Amino acid sequence: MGLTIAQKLIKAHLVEGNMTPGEEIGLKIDQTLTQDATGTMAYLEFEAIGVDRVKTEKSVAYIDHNTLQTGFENADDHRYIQTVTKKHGIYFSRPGNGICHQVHLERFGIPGKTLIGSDSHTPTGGGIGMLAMGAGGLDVAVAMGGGTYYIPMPKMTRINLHGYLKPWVSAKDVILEVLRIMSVKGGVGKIIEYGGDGVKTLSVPERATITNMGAELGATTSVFPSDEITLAFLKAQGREQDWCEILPDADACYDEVIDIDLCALTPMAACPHMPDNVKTTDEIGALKVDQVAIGSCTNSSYADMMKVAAILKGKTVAPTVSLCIAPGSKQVLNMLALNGALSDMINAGARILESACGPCIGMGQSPNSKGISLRTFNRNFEGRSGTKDAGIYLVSPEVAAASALTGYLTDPRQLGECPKVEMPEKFIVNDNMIEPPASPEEAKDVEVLRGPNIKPFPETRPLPQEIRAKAVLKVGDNITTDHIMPAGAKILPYRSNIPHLSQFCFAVCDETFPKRIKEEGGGFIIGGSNYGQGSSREHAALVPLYLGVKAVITKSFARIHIANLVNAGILPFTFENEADFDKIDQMDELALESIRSRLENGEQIVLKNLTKGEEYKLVSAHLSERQRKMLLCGGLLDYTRENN
Ligand code: MIC
Ligand code: SF4
Repeated sequence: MGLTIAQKLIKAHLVEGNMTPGEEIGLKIDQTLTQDATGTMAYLEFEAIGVDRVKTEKSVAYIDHNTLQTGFENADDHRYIQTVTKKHGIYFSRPGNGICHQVHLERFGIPGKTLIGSDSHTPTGGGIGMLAMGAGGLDVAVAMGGGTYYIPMPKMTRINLHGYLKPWVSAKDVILEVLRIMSVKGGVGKIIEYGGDGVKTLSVPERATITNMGAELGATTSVFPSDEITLAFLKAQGREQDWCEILPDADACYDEVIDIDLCALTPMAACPHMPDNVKTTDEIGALKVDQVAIGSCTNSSYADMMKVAAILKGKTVAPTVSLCIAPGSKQVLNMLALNGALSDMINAGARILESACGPCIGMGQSPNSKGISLRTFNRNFEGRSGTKDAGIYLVSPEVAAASALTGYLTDPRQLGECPKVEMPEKFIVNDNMIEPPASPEEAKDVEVLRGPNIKPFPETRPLPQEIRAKAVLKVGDNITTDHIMPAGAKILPYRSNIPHLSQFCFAVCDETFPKRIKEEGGGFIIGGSNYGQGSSREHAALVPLYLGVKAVITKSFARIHIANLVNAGILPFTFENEADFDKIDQMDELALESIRSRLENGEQIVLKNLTKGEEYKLVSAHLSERQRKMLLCGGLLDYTRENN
């Protein structure tokens, strides 16, 4: 039987397990990336592992998230990352050089290679045929040290794209349509592979917009073939030697096939507060808009920015709208500056931001209260923008720019002829903001600079025989890591300071949670389905660990978050019978008896509800043998220490 693209890439990197869906497989990792908000922790973990020099083919550290330096913390963390990477063989992309996924695609990504990144949008690399996955910082640290990366073998979903996009309809509308069809949990346990005659009509940045936002489906990753369009992109980046062709076999077998007619798509928006709450702009109607934000790793390529500039040229942003634009990389910004497009944006009244994540992660530009903000980003979770009651709509650059001019959500097809933007034959390449690591000899003399904001990790302990604690928090479906551990300008600078972060744990759902769980001396969290969707931040596990969370019991988990919980030594079980979820009330007294021996011997796990006098069967079958052992030791670091 033939293989899909993803199966070919997995087969070529398989070091453990067999490729049966659901079973754990171990992969060799060729490349890693980190960003600064997860990077400080990842490099502290890398140092704790004690390997001198990275063992990957290429590892790159980006500074793009924490660029709002309102105190010493972020700048100190940048210095730490700059020096620790120099010492250990990692490339360093300096602040200002751009958003990790955009720059990695431009300068480092290679078709056919595996990439893991401590950021959930790492699948952007799937746009050039990489097997690119988001992971927790500790998993990235282990991979940098030459360790294997483990995932459950995914099922294969094929999305056939037919025809071509009509004028003013964009790659963003394609992924919004996929989200509408599949939902934010529809991709869990799957790799989404794109094919069909429509693929040839999409440039690499368009493909990357689609694979980027595959993260919002909960998918393990998304991937496009590597074909002559990929070659043209790499050639324009001066990297044609990195190209190879990767296509699925003609008789490749998929678990699921979805067909999308590109010609039938119209401009769309994901409405508050979930990326799968998708409607056409016509269905939503003329919504009054307060803010428009253009950029992020989803939509900040040269082509996206050129379209925006062409729409804005010679016009003025509506007086009621604040428009901000963050081009995705120094390469993009520089090209816009040199060809005059930047001037068109500035003249129209756009507020130009540095090439970084910025408003996407609440680092500035929070909307006014109850404000309506159209964003070309990928997430519109409640509170993520920094304004809890704001309504965030996720849209294409075309819809964003058109609406910035009118002041209302606008179908750009009303604007007449669609500007045509050609992909450049040559991008301007200047890697002067990417610092190579020191040579092994020089590395010995590199001093790693640590600021006072860096605090020790929370302590882990081997699993006890019995756990008795209250259900300190009960939450519903689709809880995101932005709920568990919010980000934003006030909190993000403390990513290497778990005690400080702990004050904000679950602030979006229940501000009293940190105080209550401390008073109880720890507890359980009860959650609905797709618990922990969204970002890869391991802080959403480390902070609960610090606060004394013993186990998280849910209807189902998101992939990266469950791996982070296990790495942190927190038990992640699911209900055998989902209806039992309804039987538990917040603050019920719960017990896991003989939990250590039950987990060790693979016996049925039972949750006792001492308040109600009931018992519920729990599932641990989603945990591999390796993960069970990790949980018995108290997490991945302890497991690694014990097994070395
Ligand atoms: C995000 O988009 O939520 C982030 C911020 O990039 C996160 C990483 C983080 O929390 O640092 C992600 O997507 O993994
Ligand atoms: Fe940065 Fe936003 Fe992309 Fe996350 S989603 S990497 S915050 S631009």
